[in-house]
Amino acid sequence: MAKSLQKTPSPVVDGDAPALEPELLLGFHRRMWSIRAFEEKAVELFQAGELPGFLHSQIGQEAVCVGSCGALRADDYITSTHRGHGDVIAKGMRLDRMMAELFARETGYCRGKGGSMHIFDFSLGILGANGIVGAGIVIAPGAALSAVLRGTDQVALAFFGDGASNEGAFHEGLNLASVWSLPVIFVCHNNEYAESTPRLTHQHVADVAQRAAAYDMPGVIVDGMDVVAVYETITAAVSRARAGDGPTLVEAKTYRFLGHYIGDPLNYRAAEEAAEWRKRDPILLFEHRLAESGILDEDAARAVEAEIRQEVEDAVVFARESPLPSPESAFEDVYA
Ligand SMILES: Cc1ncc(C[n+]2csc(CCOP(=O)(O)OP(=O)(O)O)c2C)c(N)n1
Ligand SMILES: [Mg+2]
Repeated sequence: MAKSLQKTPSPVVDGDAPALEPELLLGFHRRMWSIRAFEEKAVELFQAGELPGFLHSQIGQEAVCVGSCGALRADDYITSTHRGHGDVIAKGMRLDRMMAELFARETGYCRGKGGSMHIFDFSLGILGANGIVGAGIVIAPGAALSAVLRGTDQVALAFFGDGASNEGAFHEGLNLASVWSLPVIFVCHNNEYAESTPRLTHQHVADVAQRAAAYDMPGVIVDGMDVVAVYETITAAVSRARAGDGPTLVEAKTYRFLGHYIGDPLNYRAAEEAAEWRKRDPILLFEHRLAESGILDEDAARAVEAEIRQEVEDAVVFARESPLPSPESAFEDVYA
């Protein structure tokens, strides 16, 4: 049986647990705004026809990205998904090179060859967003194994969706990590949909976290709209992994505010449902809490937002002015 299937209480700033440093909390606030502002601009540009390919937005899921990566060290690893802009920004990517990648420019993180769904930077421990659903779930245990063999105490965190938890890769990844007690944190962005399919019609378990029982690891549920709760849950899982006690499955309950992709007619879910979730917008909830704790008032929050929106505007200028990759470069960065 799983060692625990516990609900993480929704803490903290004003709860019983020791308060986190204001500097850390302000960093979370800024990072969540970086993701929100970047994503909103990307949607606008995509709708104007400026970005090639597909676009999947992580708006609504920022607390999972930021709370999780906030608990990692710079040299730890993450893997992400087709919906991964927020995950990789939270791990440290710059907005200008991200934007350039979406514009398919030479200055992008993958020289414009990865695009929205395939951004990576090994120097930041980002082993790749991935258009293959579930792929990152098996890459993370591989990275964790390499850390063990090299004798470091790095950990690997795999982000994936509720839909991905039905894939074979999910079961193989959790099984291997469990058998070899690898330092992995499996983080499910449970946004309640896989494309147009509601979760309880694509899986029978009430909670994704129940699946941890099959692999004898803790399965923890956390409020994915609460950045502090996510941070504390992942911090505990990271400590466990670094200590050599093995992997943890964390299910963060969240919601994608927009469609599966930009252009999705969204004819499979009620507008009222989305409106209910929007009342628990992770950024608004956190700003409310920061204001109550006297850490950040409304004016200061709007100043942060404005500063970041300007940074996004500058990123767009940088991307537009950057060159396209040369046709010859199609033959570079490939294995022959
Ligand atoms: C192996 C594989 N199967 C199917 C698809 C098509 N596909 C793209 S996204 C998606 C749904 C994924 O749902 P979930 O894991 O919940 O992630 P979310 O889109 O909600 O972030 C599917 C089936 C794919 N890209 N790769
Ligand atoms: Mg999903």
